[in-house]
Amino acid sequence: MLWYAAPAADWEREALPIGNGALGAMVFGTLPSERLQFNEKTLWTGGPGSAQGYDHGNWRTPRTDAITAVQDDLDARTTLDPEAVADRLGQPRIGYGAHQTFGDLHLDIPGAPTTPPADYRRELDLDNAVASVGYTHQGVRHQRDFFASHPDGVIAGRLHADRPGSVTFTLRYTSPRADFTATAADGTLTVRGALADNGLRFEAQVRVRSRGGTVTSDANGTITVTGADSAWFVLAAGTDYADTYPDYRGPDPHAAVGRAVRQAGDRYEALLARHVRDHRALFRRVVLDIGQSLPADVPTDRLLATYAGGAGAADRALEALYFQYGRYLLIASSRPGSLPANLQGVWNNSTTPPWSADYHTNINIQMNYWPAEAANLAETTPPYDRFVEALRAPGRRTAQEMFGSRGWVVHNETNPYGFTGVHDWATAFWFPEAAAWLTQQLYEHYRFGGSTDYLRTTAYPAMKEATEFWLDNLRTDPRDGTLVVTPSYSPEHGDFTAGAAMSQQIVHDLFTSTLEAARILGDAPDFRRRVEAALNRLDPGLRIGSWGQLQEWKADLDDPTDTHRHVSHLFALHPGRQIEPGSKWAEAAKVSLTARGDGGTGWSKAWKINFWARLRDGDHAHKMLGEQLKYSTLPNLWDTHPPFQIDGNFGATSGIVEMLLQSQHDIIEALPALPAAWPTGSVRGLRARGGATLDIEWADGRATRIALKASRTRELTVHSDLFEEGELTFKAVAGRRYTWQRED
Ligand code: FUC
Repeated sequence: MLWYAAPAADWEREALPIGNGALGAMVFGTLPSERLQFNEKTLWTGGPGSAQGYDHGNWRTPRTDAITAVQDDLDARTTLDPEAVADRLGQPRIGYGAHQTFGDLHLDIPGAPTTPPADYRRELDLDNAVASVGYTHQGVRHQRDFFASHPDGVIAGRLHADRPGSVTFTLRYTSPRADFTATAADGTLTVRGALADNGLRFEAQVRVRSRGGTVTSDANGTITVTGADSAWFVLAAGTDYADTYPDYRGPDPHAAVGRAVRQAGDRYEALLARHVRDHRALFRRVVLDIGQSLPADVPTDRLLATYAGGAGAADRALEALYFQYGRYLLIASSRPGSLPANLQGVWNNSTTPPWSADYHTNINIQMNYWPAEAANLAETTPPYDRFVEALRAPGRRTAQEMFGSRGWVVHNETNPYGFTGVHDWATAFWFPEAAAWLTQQLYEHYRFGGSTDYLRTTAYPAMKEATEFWLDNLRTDPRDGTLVVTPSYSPEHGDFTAGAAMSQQIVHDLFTSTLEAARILGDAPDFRRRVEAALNRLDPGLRIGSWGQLQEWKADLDDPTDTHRHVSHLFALHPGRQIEPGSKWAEAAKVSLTARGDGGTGWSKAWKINFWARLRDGDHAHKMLGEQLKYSTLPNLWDTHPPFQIDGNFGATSGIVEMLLQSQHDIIEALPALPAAWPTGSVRGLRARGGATLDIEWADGRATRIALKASRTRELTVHSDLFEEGELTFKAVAGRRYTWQRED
C-alpha cells in the first residue's frame, strides 16, 4: 500500500497511477473537486496523415552509397564526429508525433471541504489495484475508489458516504486540446473528436449510475448526481488506431467504447470483483519479505524522505514495496490488446510529453520488460511481442531502402506508426542494432516458458529476420579481419567508430540465440552454417584496455573519469549472457562499472543494480537500489530521469530479482547477490529459465529452504549453499514440486 495524508498537488510527483494496459488514469484525491487525468495508449499524433507528412524516417531522397562512404572513412580514420555522420546519414524528423493526454474528468463536489480534514487519506492498494480517497466532513465519512479493469476494459470510480443521500457531485470533462465535442444524455457523457494533426479519431464514454438520489444529464456535457447513497461511473475510451502498416487505421472506436461501458454493467460490486480477481491472479504470484513490515502510521512520502539506505527502521519495507510497485506498474501498463508500456507506461498528462512518451529502443523499452519473465508476469509481454511484430514490415522497407539489404531494422527510438528510419539528433539517431536487441526479450520468453510453438511462430521469425539483416550488413574490419558493425555508435556517447563493444555484443547475442533456436526448430542447415560462420568471424566486442577496463570501443578510447549514464559496453553482462561470472571479462566489467560511478539518471541506476547483481556483489547492487530510492524516486514512487520515466521502476524490480535469483547461463542460482542488509527473508514465486518457479527462504545470509516447481521435464542444475557440493543436478518432472531444507 502506498498512502498519503494530503491530496496530490502535482501530477508527476504525487498523483497515483491506475491502469489496465490500454487505459491509464492518475488519481489526485483533490478537494473539493476530484481530478482524474486519463489516457488511452494509442492516442498519438504523427504517422500517416500527419500535417507535416510522414516517411517512417526513411530517407526522403535516395543516398546511394552514403553508408558505404562513412564505412570507408571509418576504415581510414578510426573515429568520426557524430555531427558529421548525422549530416551525411540523418535527416530532420517529420510526422513522428507524440502520445497525447486524453484529458481530465472532474468530479465537482459542492459543499466538500477545501482543505483536507484531519483524517484525510489517499492510498493505492497494490494488492487490489484500487486507489482510494477517504475523509470525514461534518460527521459524514466520504470515500472514493478508482480502478482500471482489464477484463472489462474500463476505468471505474465510485463515491459513497456512510450517511444515506450524502453523495452529490457534477462530472465534467476537460482537455488541453480543442478537438472534441462533449455531450451528455441518459447518464452517459460522450466525448468525440479527431486529432487535428493526423485525423486520428477518438471517443470516450462515461456512464454514471447511482443508488438513491437522481442522475441528470446536461446537454452542455455534464452529469450531476444529487443526494445519492452512492454513485459510480465507468469510463471506456478508444481510437481508430490499428498497428497495421502502412495506414495504421482500424474501425471507428464508437462501437467498442459503447459496448465496453454497457457491458461493464450496472453492478459495481461484480465489476470490482472481476477486476480484483484478474489483478491478483498476476500480482499475488510473487511475495517478497526482507525482514520488515510497512509502519501503519508513516505515509509513503515520509518513508521515502527518511530512507537511509538500508539502516533505517522501515528501509527494507520500502524496498520491498518498491519492488512490488514495479510489478504493479507493469500489470497496469501492459496487458494484451494495446501497445506495450511506453516511456511513461501509459500515464501522460501532456500534449508534448518528454521524448514524446515514445518507445526508445536503445535501452528504455527493453528495460520495461526486464522484470516480466522472472518476476512472474509473462502475461504482460504480448503487447511487446505484437509491437515488435508490427515493426517488421516498416523495418523491412527501411532495411531495403537505406541499407539495400534483407532483414528488418529499427534505430534509436520508434513510435506506434512504424518509425524505423533515422532523424538527425547526432548523439541519438543511429542504432540499427535495436531490432536485434528487441528480439532478445522474445527469446527470453521462450527460455523461461519453454513453448516451442511460441518460439516457432513468434520469437524465431523476428530473430531470423534480424539475423539476416546483420548477415548482410557486417563488414570486414581491415584492422584484424573480424566482422564488425560499422558505422557503430555506443548509445549517446563518444564518436562514431567501427565495432563498438555494444554493437558487437548485441549481434553476438542475436546470432547465438538464433543458432540455438534454429537447432531446436530444425531450420535449414545452410542458414545455420551461414550464421555459424559469421559468428566465428564476428568480433565478440570483449576487449580489455589499458586500465583494466572492458573497452567501450574497439580502440582503447575509454576515459577513466567519464561517468556517462549509458554503460552500453556491459551489455554482455546484462541483459546479455556472454560474460560468465568470475571470468576476466567480469573483472574488466567491474573496473568499467566502478569508474562510471554510482550516479546517473533513474534508469541508469536501475541498470547498475542489475550489473552489480550479475557481478555477484549484492552489497553494491543494494547500494544502487538505495541511490535510486534516495535520488531518483518521486513521492509517488515513480522513477525520475528526471523527468518521470518508468523504465527505472521496471529496471529496479528486475535488479532485485537478479539479486535473489539468476538463470541466464542455464543454471539456477539461488541468492547469487544477497546483500548484508537483507540477512533474513523469503521470496515466493520467482521464475527461472528452463521452466522452474522458486520459493527461497534464507537466514543469516544463507539459504535455508528452496522449493522448486517444474513446468517442464528436463535436467536442472541449482546452485545454492544449501547443497553440500554447492550445486545439485537432477531430472525435474513437469508438474512436480521439489523441496530442500537445511537441517541444522
Ligand atoms: C535514452 C537515454 C536518455 C533518455 C531517453 C528517453 O536515449 O539516453 O537519457 O532516457 O532515452
